[in-house]
Amino acid sequence: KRLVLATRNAHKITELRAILTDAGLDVDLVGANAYPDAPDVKETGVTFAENALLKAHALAQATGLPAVADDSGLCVDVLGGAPGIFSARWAGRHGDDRANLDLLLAQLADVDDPHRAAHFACAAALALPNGTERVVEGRLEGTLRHAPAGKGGFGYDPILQPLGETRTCAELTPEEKNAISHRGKAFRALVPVVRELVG
Ligand code: ITT
Repeated sequence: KRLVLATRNAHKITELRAILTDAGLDVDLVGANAYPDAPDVKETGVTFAENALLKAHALAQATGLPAVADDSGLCVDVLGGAPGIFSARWAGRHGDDRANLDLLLAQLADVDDPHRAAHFACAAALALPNGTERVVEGRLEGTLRHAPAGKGGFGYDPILQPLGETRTCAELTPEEKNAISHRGKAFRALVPVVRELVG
């Protein structure tokens, strides 16, 4: 059974392999990098779900294989949900995690918000070459630190402290993060759907 994974983010690939394997899904998960001819998808959707579906459909069409995609980001309450779907390029350059995080902390520095509530969101989409599609979502609620802590994970992990935790996501082990994360929740919910539609 082969599933293509419509992401070029190496951190997502690592997390998804572990999440799907731990959930007992026996699939040959191939990253989009293995298909250099696949089109670069413009993320023109206005929601995580729309963008995840765009990415999954594009790769399913390009490869003729069932494709899964992740669209995710950090939503900050006091910023009305930003960076949201713009999380990967908040500071301008796509995937510059450190610049994105520094800009966000700078923007929050002058904001009067003692709670600093935020959540990670993830939409997990499955698309088949025949056009069948499914999408599910997961969230991780938390608060934002004033300074980064921890070396694990990626993106905004060093500043998001999950509710009930004393550590940031970047201070959790990969197993601990996957057990509670937005991505873990979304893709564990997608597993029975993959079983039903892909076999
Ligand atoms: P693909 O589109 O190729 O999958 P991408 O990195 O561009 O890769 P997104 O558009 O979904 O993916 O943007 C996700 C961004 O949201 C990512 O760059 C991080 O800044 C942030 N993010 C998502 N999940 C995260 C997590 O688990 N921990 C920390 N930051 C996360």
